[in-house]
Amino acid sequence: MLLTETAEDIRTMKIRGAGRIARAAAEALREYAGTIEVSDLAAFRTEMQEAAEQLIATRPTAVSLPNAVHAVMSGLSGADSLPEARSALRERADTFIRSSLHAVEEIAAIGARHISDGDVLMTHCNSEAALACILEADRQGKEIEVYATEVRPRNQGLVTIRTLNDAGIRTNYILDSAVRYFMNEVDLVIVGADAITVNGAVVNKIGTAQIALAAHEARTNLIVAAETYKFAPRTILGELIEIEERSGSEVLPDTLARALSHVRVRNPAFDVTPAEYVDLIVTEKGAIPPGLAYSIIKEYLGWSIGEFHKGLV
Ligand code: RUB
Repeated sequence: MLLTETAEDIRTMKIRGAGRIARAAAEALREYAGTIEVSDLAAFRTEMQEAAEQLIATRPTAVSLPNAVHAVMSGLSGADSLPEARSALRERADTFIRSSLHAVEEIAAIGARHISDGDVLMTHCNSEAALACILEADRQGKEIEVYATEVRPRNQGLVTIRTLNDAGIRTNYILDSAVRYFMNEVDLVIVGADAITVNGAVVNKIGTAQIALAAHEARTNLIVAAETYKFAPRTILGELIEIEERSGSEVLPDTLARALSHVRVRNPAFDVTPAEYVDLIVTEKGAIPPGLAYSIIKEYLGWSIGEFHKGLV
């Protein structure tokens, strides 16, 4: 079944990257809504709720996942019959997937404006949104060069350099620890996001905060390319983003680790970059300073402090 398969693929990172995870979850809910055999609307609601929870539990950090699930599941609220509920969910899923893909195109167009002819860029991990900006700048004929990190331990940098290479963009593949060494040659750092908090802090692949610190010290601008559904509504209430910590075996083979009884391998998958190290967040609705994160959550995700306090969300 697509639902179980998708949940497993997200958990094991066969499907990865916040945008792709969100679309895959919407697609799985769409298929599930159309195929589960239930006798009435109440049973359908229960089954769909369980499916939603199963998907959300796969990876805790990318807020795009619960936001996508929420966008699809909101179709249930106005439905009075089982066929109505099935079609409402399918429609919401289609709308979400379409708008997610469209958002990446819009971000590419807006982000490319911030990339100048002759720029040397640096990116980290493999972000569809960040790469879309770089590819669009190249498509517009701007001469650019990119530094792309390796991204230990899962080596997402390999995916990034393949894409850049296929586009014929001059690319330097570097160790994560070589970021400061090259930072003075870089004009602009561009990364994606798994979550953005109400105060504009950016949660992204482990190492992003260190890169931001190096960029800040070298007076190199850092921009974040992120769809509006990467903003985390619940941070309005002071809720923190959970940072996923993955198995130590991704970092050190178990056989080696077992021989070192006093050593504990730590493997957080993400970190938090404070808003003061972020110059601009490029969303599909426009580029904003991180301080305006609340207005994105309120205007485009439709969640505000008032609603929380009325218990509506
Ligand atoms: C991926 C990662 C990406 C963001 C944004 O981490 O940190 O920068 O998800 O990606 P992982 P996108 O590989 O652990 O999922 O712009 O594609 O949504």
